[in-house]
Amino acid sequence: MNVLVTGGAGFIGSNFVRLLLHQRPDWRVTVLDKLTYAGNPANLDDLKTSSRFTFYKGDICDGSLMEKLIPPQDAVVNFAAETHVDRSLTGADDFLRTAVLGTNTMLEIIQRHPAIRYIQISTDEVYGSLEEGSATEASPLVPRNPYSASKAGGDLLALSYKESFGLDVLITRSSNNFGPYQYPEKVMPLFITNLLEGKPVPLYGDGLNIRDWLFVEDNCHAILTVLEHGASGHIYNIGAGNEMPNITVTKMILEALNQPESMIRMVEDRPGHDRRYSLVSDKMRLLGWKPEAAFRDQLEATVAWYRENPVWWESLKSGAFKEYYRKMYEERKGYYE
Ligand code: NAD
Ligand code: TDX
Repeated sequence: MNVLVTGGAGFIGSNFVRLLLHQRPDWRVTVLDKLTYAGNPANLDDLKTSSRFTFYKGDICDGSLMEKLIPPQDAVVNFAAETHVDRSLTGADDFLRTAVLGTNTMLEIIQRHPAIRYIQISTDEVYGSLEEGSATEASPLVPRNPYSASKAGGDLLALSYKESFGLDVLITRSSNNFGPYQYPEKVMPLFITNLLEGKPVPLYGDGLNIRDWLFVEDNCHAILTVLEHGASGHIYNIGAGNEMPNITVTKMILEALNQPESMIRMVEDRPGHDRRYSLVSDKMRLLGWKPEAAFRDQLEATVAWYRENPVWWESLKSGAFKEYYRKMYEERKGYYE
């Protein structure tokens, strides 16, 4: 198999590439990544020496580059996206460009090479905020922030190529991932690394918003299962059933790092903050997938990884990140150090 992984220098993409190279010894993996602020070649450092791995820096919206990279592939797995909800609230052009136009650029090429399988990596956020119940793959799409609206746009476009041209398109929609190599703007790596730096952790609103936590390696196994065994045109929800309020996760992180609850700052809420995401993942489980370990063990392994890899995250939290942190947090109501 030849697989193109777009966005493969990001958090989930790099974990997926590592899984493919380790578990499929005869597969060749090409990564195409724009290396935005969130894309990091260091995420792939341990894989560079593999003769089955090739890296290209570039944009999925660049039709002539994609025209060279896509045709020799058996499959394309598209992780490329702008991914942080808070950033989408201050400007969403890049979100839309990559999620919608980038997806279209690739599908127009695949239209001329219809044997290629295309997996669109999407999110539970497209179902919107659920006060009760859980979303199935047939639930309506009710995205409520520019990030999730951009992702829903990409999903609908991808499905339209299945309907219009019979392309082999599949979609995965996972819940919140956590684990090694996650850019420290997302809540878990932000809180863990803040505490390692002796800084407080800024919890939005009342801390009762609910997310369903999925270890990144479990998501990657699920995506590989969909790539190999998923039915064409189908959508697969991927959730581990670890729904909990943010305050509970925060307290577990504090406990894992032996830190007091006085490190929590209850700060002004995210505008339009989705209250709860929740997935029915029965379809994924029917393909034989399940999470491999308990949430607490996976959280402790994640905390240990950030503790053991300060060189990886300290550089990411310097430079432009400091300005981002100042604007996003230090000026936020309720924050103090
Ligand atoms: P990330 O921000 O860590 O990585 C995104 C990667 O895409 C980066 O390496 C970036 O450089 C690259 N990229 C951005 N625009 C590009 C472009 N135009 N061309 C090529 N590369 C580009 O994000 P992540 O958390 O790894 O998320 C990966 C995918 O999974 C995204 O599509 C996201 O919507 C989806 N997802 C993430 C989560 C989560 O909890 N992190 C949950 C569900 C779905
Ligand atoms: O500083 C913070 N304080 C806080 O309380 C941050 C960054 C977040 N939060 C809250 C907001 C959410 O309820 O924690 C929860 C998780 O926040 P994020 O890590 O920003 O993730 P979320 O907004 O839930 O979106 C994530 O999951 C779905 C990913 O960023 C998306 O890419 C994915 O599609």
